[in-house]
Amino acid sequence: MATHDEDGPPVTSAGFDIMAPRRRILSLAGMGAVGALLAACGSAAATSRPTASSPAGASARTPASASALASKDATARTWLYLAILTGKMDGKKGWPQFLPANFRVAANSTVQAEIRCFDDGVASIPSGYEKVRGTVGGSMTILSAVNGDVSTAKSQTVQAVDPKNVAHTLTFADTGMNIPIPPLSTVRFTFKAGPAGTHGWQCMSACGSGGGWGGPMSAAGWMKGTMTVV
Ligand SMILES: [Cu+2]
Repeated sequence: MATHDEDGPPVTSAGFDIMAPRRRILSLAGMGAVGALLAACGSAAATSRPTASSPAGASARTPASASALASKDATARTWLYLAILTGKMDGKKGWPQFLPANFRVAANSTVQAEIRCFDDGVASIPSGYEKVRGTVGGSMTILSAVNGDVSTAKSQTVQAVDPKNVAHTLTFADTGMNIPIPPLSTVRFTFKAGPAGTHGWQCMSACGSGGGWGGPMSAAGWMKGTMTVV
């Protein structure tokens, strides 16, 4: 990549900016560094990292213990991401929808759950469903943002919400877990998945165009669904 411009004597005939070629080379080198960083984020890292970090004697043990840790972590902790779309977003007017409505979590894991509620409307709930139930610590965190990185949004950890400020709930009749979800917010909570089995859930907020408990409320795949623990 080096050119005669870089290593030779300064070229003065142009009369200005004799450093331009060098600058261009430097900026190309910078792009190379970005490329390397991007590559490191991809699958290349998985194979190159152990090689890079295996000094004499450690090579046999490091990958083994690392993968043991990884599998232990995978068993102990799983993640669950749900979104609640408006009827406009899912294409069926007046029919908000949990996405996915049917989901799986790993048996006996601690599930880190996040639900992003893109619905901006509230709906009435039966008394008691404003309370957070069945989560680790009996609480959840509400972040007042739904798009992009919500981690920096204003947040509060609560054990209940204002019953007049609920868009939807994620409610399990059998386990008793209840998550009241305010409009245009992200909620985060942790729960124990328990042993393998199937649990039905239902939104307890009379949402959508079904006049209370009809429409999406009584439709599997919309405001009711199944959590399968496997
Ligand atoms: Cu609902």
